[in-house]
Amino acid sequence: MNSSTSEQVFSALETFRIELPSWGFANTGTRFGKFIQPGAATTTEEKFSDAGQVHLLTGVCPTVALHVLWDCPRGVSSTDEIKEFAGRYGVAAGAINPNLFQDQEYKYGSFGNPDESVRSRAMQHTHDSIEIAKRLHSRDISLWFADGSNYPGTANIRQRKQWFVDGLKEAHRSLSPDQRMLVEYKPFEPAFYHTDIADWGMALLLSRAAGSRAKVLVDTGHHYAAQNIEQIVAWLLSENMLGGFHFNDRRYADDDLTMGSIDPYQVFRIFHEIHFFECENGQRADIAYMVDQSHNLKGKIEAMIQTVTMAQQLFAKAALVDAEKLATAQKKCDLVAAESLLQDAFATDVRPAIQEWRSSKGLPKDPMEAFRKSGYLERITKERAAKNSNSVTSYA
Ligand code: RM4
Ligand code: MN
Ligand code: MN
Repeated sequence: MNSSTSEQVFSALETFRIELPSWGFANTGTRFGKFIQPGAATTTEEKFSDAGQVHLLTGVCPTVALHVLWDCPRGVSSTDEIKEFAGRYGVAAGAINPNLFQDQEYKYGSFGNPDESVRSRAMQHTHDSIEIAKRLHSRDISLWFADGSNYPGTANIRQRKQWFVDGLKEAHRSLSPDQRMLVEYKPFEPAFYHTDIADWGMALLLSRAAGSRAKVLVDTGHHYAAQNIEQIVAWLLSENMLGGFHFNDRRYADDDLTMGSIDPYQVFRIFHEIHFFECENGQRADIAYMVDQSHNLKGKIEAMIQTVTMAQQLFAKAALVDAEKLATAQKKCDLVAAESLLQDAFATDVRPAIQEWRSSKGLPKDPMEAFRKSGYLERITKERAAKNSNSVTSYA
């Protein structure tokens, strides 16, 4: 690897930070059941502790996304203890995710529920979540809605769209000037006929209607198979409407597998569109890179370290594409030259340069090995095993 390649890798890593999801450290499963891990986090404090380990070893995960219902059981009054955990474990609260899908009231939706009292309850929870974010100095409120319907004719799609516009506008009004609202889309699950925010176009229209600080959140698992996600990313960038990502990989649906485990070239192509945009515009895009994964078979902390390592590799590889050469090849319609620039960058082994970068920061060269040697997993397994053995695992 020549020195300019490692310089490019170094400068790419310098700016790259990725946020971990608190729920990725707890025992989660599929809808058929859970396989309990004795060391999984059972409290918000334990989630902070585990996220803190990943940050300690990788140095690039300074924030953890929170899900209000799961992490702030006492709502706004949970924020004091969360600040304490943040201080104790060295990771700050990141995006705040309201939970508008778990309570029984939301059987027929939240913002799109035909019952006005349920819609206002959902609005109240959103306001509370924004207040939680303010107290924790979190910039982003991340909104994902399970709203939709299972059978044709059972929901007034246009009416629900209007309720979403109204609800998002109202939520936007209570943001502070430095806060943002991220609107996530998903075409299926748990609703299987229609979802109210099914794709990036709907999320874009709703965000535009909501206000200037609403942006689109792209969860890589929330697309139909074979959809060109990097094109969506390029379009959102060109419209200044890309707010952030929920990264995960998938083979079939919203599988929430480890980032890059199935199709690393897909993630590379997404990062390439971002680097290309930044090179052409001479400025960095304001994007929240977040992970949204639940590992039910892999060790939770190990899976997160693996994710972060892969994210760094793919981000660094994408930074190796020479934007000027690419622009020239594109102009000349030299297809092979253009495509080769991407392929060569993707094929470059950036791992030695990443290790050097870690050493230069006083971080372990191999975070996974450092974790395995640290004894942390053995300790938490002892401490948490009894609590986890009481978990409910059955589907029915
Ligand atoms: C959804 C979506 C949301 C996440 C929930 C738990 O599929 O990806 O972002 O908060 O799962
Ligand atoms: Mn998501
Ligand atoms: Mn999802």
